[in-house]
Amino acid sequence: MFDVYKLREEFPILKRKINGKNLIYFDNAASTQKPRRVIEKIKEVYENFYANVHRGIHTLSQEASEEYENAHKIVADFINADFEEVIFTRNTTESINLVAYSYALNNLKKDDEILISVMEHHSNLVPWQFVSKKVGCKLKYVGLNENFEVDLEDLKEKISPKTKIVSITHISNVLGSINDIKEIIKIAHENEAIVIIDAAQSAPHLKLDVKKLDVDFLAFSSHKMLGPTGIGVLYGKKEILEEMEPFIFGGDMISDVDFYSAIWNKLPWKFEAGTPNIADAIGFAEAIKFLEELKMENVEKYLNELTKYFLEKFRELKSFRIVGKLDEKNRAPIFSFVHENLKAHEVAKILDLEGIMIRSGFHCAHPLMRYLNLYDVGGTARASLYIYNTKEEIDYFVEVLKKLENK
Ligand code: 7TS
Repeated sequence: MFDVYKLREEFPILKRKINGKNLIYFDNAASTQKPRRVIEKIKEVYENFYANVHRGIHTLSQEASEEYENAHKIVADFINADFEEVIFTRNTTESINLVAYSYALNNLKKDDEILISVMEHHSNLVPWQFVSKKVGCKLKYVGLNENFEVDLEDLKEKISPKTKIVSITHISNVLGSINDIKEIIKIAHENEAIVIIDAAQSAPHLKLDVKKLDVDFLAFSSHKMLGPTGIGVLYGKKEILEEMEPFIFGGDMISDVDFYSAIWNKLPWKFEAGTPNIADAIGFAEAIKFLEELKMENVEKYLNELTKYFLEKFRELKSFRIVGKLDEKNRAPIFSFVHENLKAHEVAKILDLEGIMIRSGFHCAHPLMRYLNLYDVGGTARASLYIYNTKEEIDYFVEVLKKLENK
């Protein structure tokens, strides 16, 4: 297990004071902070081997291309995928849109069905509304069970031979619940539907193995796992990607062009049009190396420890209620909570004055807020923790909330 205090030394921003207080960063589900190593790596790219990739035979372009391709390899190994199966996008949102445009619009027909859950982030919801309107197919929602997880019984009831796509989040960015995606994938495949897993919150938390999961597509973002912004991943099974049309057209996704036709490049480049985000892709690979040195098993273990501790401490509060599971089993340290009188934004503002950064509102999940009857009250306050957070920070956070009891 790693030493969290030593680990914190790697993150320059954690030394900051906000409003005269030590920074407590509890907004990790929105985006994580970056270790010095990642910041330095990006600087090194621009200072030492920056050039466009896949274009020049000169040394700099060769070096940049090698590092950029190696970044794909590092990501592929991280999730046990093959090199051709890892496409770099801008973020999870773009990855899911790629599948919606290139796969769904070309393969779904009127009367087909798409199945998602009520806990989806807008990024895994609005693209499916778009496809369903465009194609004339039906969008259906699976509800939640009493543990705030995707309800497998409801899934079994709603899935049918008409279902062509099942797209579900692995970990909810609002509730912190970890869904049983292995079972969801199995049920979907028994019904011959393809499965997309939104791993935006799970790739930073758990060891993922796309082969063991047998998932068809998996999407995640670098910035939520210590890497830079502007780089995301779409994993897709080779045989499905081979059959798909490109998403965006232009340089690098081409092998040859005649006046009226073109031949696509091989995977994964067929889906990476235009000059890619070279430096951030290499920075992302550095973040993954960092996580691998810590070991994802340790990351998961430590986050589980923080989850357990947070839930225990939170029980001391009487005016606040957690919206989500109250035990640490199958749960990530993402905690939505509400005060009996104060609005979520008011709680967030008060915490900010104490140096504590949390998010408040609807968390890009308006349908879930409506489902939970939290829309009209302005949503929830949300504290989301990551590997550099400590039990002492949780203590201080609960101490501050105690001042708001009976307000
Ligand atoms: N899916 C889930 C489950 C997410 O939590 C997010 C971002 C996304 C998709 C979109 O990721 P992006 O990198 O494309 O933006 N979630 C949040 C959040 O909870 N607060 O800010 C962003």
